[in-house]
Amino acid sequence: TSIAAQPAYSEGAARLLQRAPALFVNGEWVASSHDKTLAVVDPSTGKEIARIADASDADVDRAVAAARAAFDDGRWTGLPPYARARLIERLADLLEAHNDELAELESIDNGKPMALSGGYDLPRCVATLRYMAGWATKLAGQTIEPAMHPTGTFHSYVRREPVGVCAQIVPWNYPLMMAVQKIAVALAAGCTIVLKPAEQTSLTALRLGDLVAQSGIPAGVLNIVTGLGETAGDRLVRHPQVDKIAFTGSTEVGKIINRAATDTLKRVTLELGGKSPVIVLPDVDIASTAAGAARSIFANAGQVCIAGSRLYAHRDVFDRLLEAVADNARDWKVGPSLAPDTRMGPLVSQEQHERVLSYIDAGRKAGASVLTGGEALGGDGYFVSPTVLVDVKPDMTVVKEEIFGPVLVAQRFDDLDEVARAANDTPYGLAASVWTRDISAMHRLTAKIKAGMVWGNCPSGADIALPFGGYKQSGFGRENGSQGIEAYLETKTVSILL
Ligand code: TXE
Repeated sequence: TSIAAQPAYSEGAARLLQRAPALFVNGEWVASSHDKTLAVVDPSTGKEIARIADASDADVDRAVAAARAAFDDGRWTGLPPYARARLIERLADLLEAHNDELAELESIDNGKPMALSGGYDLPRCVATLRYMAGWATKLAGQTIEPAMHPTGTFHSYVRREPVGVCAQIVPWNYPLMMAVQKIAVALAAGCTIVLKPAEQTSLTALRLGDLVAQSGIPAGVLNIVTGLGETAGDRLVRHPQVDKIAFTGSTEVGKIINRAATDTLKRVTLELGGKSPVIVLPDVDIASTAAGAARSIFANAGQVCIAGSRLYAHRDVFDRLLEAVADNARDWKVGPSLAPDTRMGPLVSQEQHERVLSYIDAGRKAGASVLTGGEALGGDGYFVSPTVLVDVKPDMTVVKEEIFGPVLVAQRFDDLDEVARAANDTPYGLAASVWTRDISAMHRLTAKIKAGMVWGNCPSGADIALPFGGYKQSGFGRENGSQGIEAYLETKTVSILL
């Protein structure tokens, strides 16, 4: 199948791509201490389009020092919470005003269709900032009467204080959205930040630096370093002046980070991989359920931590449902990120392209049948067709491992206990969806599933006000909502003898 050519970039985007590699430290763009740079590749074309700085240890140290000074001198923490909220809202306004520009940059860099970057990622960034800005004025402690002394002996209370300097390391699948989801909550809590975007997709995070400077958020509160995970990321994780690590990425790297952070006992929150089940009971409407199941795995080309990558359909509906899912898959228009009719773009990188294709190949060799898709699509971009695999067994790698591509594996089941066991037979526990109008079955299943998020009759109910995170090896801690703010606060107990 041929893939259309990537449309020309806008003049504004082309100009941004020409900028010299730089890091955002203490409110200014600074050059790296060494000349190392990294290529930025458009995954729709496979071509290099820009270069970014590959931060050295000295660069990371400088950014941490800026964040440390900004935290310690109280230029952020010491502001009236309302003033902090207003500045976060101003950043939201700036992102909103730059919606189209940032969406184009994101699509060029990551490969996701403009409809997704402009219609979902960016509005969600804006909403996240506004929602979290509201928390800045609503952080509160508690007064508690001690239990072991006569009433009135002590005045005891609990203060909540910002945890300090946060290193926030984000992945490439929702580059700006993941960055904003992390910075918004830290800013609201009164923390200062060093943000490290993924090396594959740093362009929107860099543009965010310009907007932060314009917003009036004080210099040094948010610093941005681009670079590799094993070098810049690792330096951040081990840095003694960093108080907290927030990471979204692979389970493998999450374990490395957790180990590395142990030496200094940093606070750590981890949002890691998933292999989320989509469970379909026999009473569903086939067409809408098939469309939902397809969206759950093909949106963002399957590069989604909560992607519904394992489909379990009741034996009575399996054949009809799978036929409908495969039909739906064939309707997903695959194309370059900037083409207006593209529904699924390329994968983010050549590495990811090879990884996903090798999983499909391994599935085939192990005896899985390709119901639809299963191939690389033409051109120099990193395209893969929406793929559905059937005749799979629980011990196949395509069933067990996170593929992070548009690949669905489908299996049959007969009863609820059996499907709950199968759904939980994974080291991951991020999300699940259950599709049925049978309310008892719905609640019985949601109680049995070991996952941080369970959605009923929709591919995802993720919302900025609701806790987001996983069980088991999908990580720990929760983002968003009040639990998200908790993760950025220390607890101080004060007891005064009266
Ligand atoms: O992720 P990494 P990769 C999964 C998905 C994908 C696989 C590999 O299955 O196929 O991971 O992707 C930084 N210390 N997810 O290799 O390496 C890195 O620079 C500190 C799921 O690209 O985890 C980047 O900023 N930082 C996931 C970030 O970690 C380090 C999203 C993520 O990269 C580091 C992405 C180190 N030692 C991939 N090594 C999700 N849960 O949504 C790397 N990094």
